[in-house]
Amino acid sequence: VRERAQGDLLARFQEAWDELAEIGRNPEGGYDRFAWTEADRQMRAWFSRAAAERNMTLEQDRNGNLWAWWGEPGDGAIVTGSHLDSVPGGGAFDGPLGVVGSFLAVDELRSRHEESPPRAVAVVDFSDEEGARFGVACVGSRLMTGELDPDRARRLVDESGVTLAEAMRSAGVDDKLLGPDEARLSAITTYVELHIEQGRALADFDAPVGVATAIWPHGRWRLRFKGEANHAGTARLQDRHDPMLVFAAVVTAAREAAARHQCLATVGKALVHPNATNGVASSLQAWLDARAPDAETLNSVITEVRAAAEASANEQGVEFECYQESVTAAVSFNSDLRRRIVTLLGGVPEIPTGAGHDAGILSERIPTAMVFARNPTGVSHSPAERSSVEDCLAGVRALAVILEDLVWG
Ligand code: HGY
Ligand code: MN
Ligand code: MN
Repeated sequence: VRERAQGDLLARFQEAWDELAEIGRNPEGGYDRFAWTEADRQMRAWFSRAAAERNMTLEQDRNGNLWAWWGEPGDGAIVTGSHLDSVPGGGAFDGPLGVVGSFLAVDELRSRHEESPPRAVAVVDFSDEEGARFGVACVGSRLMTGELDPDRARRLVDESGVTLAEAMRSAGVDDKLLGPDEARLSAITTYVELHIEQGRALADFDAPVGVATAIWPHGRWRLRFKGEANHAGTARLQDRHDPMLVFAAVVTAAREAAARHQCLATVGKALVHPNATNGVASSLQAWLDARAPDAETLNSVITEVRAAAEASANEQGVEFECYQESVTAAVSFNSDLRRRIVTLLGGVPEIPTGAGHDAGILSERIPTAMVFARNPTGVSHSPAERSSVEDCLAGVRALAVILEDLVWG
């Protein structure tokens, strides 16, 4: 282990990156690593191997999150990690950088400290962070804190009608055990997550790493539009009940409301039924993702989009329904911990983000911090997402400095 730890950090980063490179990669070069699929299984198997190579104790908790322990698990643990699942067509870094980086940071510490740490250090892979398959993000951490009701979680369904309970069972997780994990939570002193930056603030600061201040409140709404299937060549315009028109009104209304309120609203996913070229659609489902600096603004945006949708639905004779799938309140990361980290790292930039993270979910219960690695493209949830190897390693070194201070400081 020590030999491995003392090997070249760059070489070991590249080795890990190469091991993950082909898993869930689609023909466009993006990653499809949805929770409890074959790609996810391979990512989790990689995690198990990474733990075994380091003689770290592997554990799968009651909610399917994976833990690799250095030192005796017990009260006061310092935890670091991220997630290994992805959005459809995601980039290589969102999630994996934090998990790979955590293992490498542990290697750094082991190369400096012969003895076991005075308090346990764990690397965690939170399951189903993106919610790409079942709709709700951060399932593993939300179940752990009790923020997601286990009965509701079990009943979530994917596009093929498979429930989350079935998917987890087929991956070897006993869904009957899902639920709050107070003992585990109360044994954690601090959680720190390394993540690729998902905007381009650090590029503007000319800084390789930064620290998160806050996460905007955000949520997901499922929209249903029910019209009437009809012949594209014969149905007169005035006789149609076309859900696509209402959908189009919603997409535009979301963009306009976001611009009015200086926040973000996106319709990035839609399922059209029956999806015929020469037919008026009978129904449609779409998802609205909205994020704002405060809860009041977020509510205003949703209210305005709903009003526009209802007006258009009325005009077209289409049924419209809006269902809130998840809302995450504003997160303000622990300010003492943040100040401690900024000082340790010699005064790095502090930046807010609109992206959700397991660190945000945990911050309700334990002191939590995030370190971002610069992403000069500013693009994320896309194959174009990128961080240079130097900046990834700057992130790993920063994480090692933080963990060392938290464990030995
Ligand atoms: O922000 C998100 O969409 C997710 O939680 N990563
Ligand atoms: Mn993401
Ligand atoms: Mn992420």
